[in-house]
Amino acid sequence: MTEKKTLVNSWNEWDPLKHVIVGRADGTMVTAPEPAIARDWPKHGFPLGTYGPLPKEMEAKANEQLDNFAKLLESRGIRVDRPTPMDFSQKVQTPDWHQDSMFGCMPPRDVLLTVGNEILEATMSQRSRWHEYLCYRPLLEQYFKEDPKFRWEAAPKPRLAESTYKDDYWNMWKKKSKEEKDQAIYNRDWVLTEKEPCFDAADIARAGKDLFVYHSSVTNRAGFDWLRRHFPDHRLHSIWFYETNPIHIDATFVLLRPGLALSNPVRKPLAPKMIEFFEKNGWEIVECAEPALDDYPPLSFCSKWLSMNTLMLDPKTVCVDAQEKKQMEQFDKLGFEVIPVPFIDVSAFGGGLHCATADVYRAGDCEEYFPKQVEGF
Ligand code: DAV
Repeated sequence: MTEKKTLVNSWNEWDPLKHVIVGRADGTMVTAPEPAIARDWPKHGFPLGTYGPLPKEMEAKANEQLDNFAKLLESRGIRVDRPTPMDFSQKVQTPDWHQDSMFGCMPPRDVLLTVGNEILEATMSQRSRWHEYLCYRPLLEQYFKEDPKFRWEAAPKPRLAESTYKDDYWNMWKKKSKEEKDQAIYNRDWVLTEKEPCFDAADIARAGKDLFVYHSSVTNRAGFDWLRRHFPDHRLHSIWFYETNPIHIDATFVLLRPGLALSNPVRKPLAPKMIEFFEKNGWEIVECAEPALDDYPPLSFCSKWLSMNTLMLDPKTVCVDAQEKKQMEQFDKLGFEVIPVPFIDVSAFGGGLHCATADVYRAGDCEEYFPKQVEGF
């Protein structure tokens, strides 16, 4: 067996990737209802109030695509580690609540945030995902032994008691008119209260000294504030977009390489001065191509915009879902080497190529890509 030297280091979304975690689909659940979210997919066998494992044949297809993706990365000299799935159908509890199911461990990006030599376990904000970090503990324990400089951090575990969530939020949402929903979007009136810090790691986009944090339905203002205090040497920017179901930055606004970002044509940026900040620093923002699908894939809480959920292997090379022909053409025109990766069968298990991965090592240091400041951003 060859000696594998472990180093944890990754400052952005595009430096040359050398070591990554790729998730697994095993045992992923359509989660049981909880205050943060209630699945309602009657057409696909999971009407409101029901829950259970995704069909085994879907799981096998997803795992095949994940395994092939892992092999592809390895064939390019990238070390790939995999999480350890648990029995996600089990009920879990804390002193404050019990929850009838867990979720899965396909999207490591949601749970683990790598900033330099640190990997931070996110709080998460759904009860079904409270224990998900345990799937990554065998790897984190190993990195801790092997890399003496690795900083292993975990954000304070939220209690996720009733007071973390707005009362009867989803029923109230259903009753809202279009105007009221718009008003909620502009007010960022999402299910979380500000009782305690909550965030998912996938709401953060990294660009060296600057970290962009999506104020979404799973990341609240207190979560942003906690991150700001936790990373005092960085500049943290709170950003938000026009979207009724905001979850995770990586199908909304994607940093591709220094000077180039990919935006979602429907989810317009709403944070004041965000565009000005990018433009003043010489960044070009291009709208992504039309996705291949018209609608959400069955049993998926993600949208068709997974088309832009791409993984950079270095500043010139991008992995794209093989069905996204238009997105691949756009990347080609922008000067990227495009690697098509069959991945559609993974989407129901929690996301696309960016979601399915978490950086351990990218060659490169912390640099400043936004030297010019804009007051109020
Ligand atoms: O916007 O459709 C995709 C990202 C999930 N990690 C969306 C969510």
